[in-house]
Amino acid sequence: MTPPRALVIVPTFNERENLPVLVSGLMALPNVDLLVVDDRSPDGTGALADDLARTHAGRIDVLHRTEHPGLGRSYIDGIRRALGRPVDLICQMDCDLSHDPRQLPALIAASDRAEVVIGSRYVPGGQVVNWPARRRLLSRFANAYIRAVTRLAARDCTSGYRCWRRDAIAALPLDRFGSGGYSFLVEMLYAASMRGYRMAEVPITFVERRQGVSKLTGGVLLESAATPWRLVATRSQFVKPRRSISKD
Ligand SMILES: Nc1nc2c(ncn2[C@@H]2O[C@H](COP(=O)(O)OP(=O)(O)OP(=O)(O)O)[C@@H](O)[C@H]2O)c(=O)[nH]1
Ligand SMILES: [Mg+2]
Repeated sequence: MTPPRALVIVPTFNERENLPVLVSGLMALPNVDLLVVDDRSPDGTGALADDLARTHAGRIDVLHRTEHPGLGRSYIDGIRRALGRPVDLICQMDCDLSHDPRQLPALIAASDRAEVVIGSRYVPGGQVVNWPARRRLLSRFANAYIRAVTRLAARDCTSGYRCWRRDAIAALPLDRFGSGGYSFLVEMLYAASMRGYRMAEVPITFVERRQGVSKLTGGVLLESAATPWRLVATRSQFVKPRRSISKD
């Protein structure tokens, strides 16, 4: 059997120090391509991505966004672009080196038993390195809160390290998604669960970023607090459309 071909979507905003390191980790993996989605990073990440794409011709694609910046919109544009490529799996990763490319093959392997595979900090074997107690607590609380409100079964609903089967991600109603920022990740999982997708969680070691700055702000946290309630209140829009029953 031929191994699956994966395309990893990586949204970037000011990740100049981190991108080359991530690229060399990903390019060391066979059957893995990269799509960088840059939001006009003032530090020149977009131009650097173009250079790296020339070095690794045919394996790296760069999408330069010019309108309405944001993580959610970047993912939507990235997923649409990725679906135009002949790949079996579409993955998501952060650029800040929190996600180790060496763990990607484990996510890819698990996609034979689930439509969506989550690189998870909160299953046995998973861990977080270099996070202060406050940050740990916030993430734990966020996950408990999301699970309680939405009834999602995954232990790590906010992880940005994921691997989707192509058909599964293609069927998500992205144009109806309401999250602009980080909540987009939760919305994706909610939509997946409403469609009855199987989810698998593979343990990862998550390492806090060393270079560049986090984009997690007060506004982001506010959106994150409201999102689970919005998802539940509007759940009917995520349900798979029924086949129309013919009357004759
Ligand atoms: N295209 C795009 N990428 C973004 C945007 N905001 C964040 N990113 C990228 O999304 C990924 C995750 O962002 P981080 O700032 O690391 O957020 P986080 O991992 O939730 O927070 P930390 O744990 O504090 O690092 C990184 O690759 C960022 O460069 C944005 O508005 N547009
Ligand atoms: Mg990060």
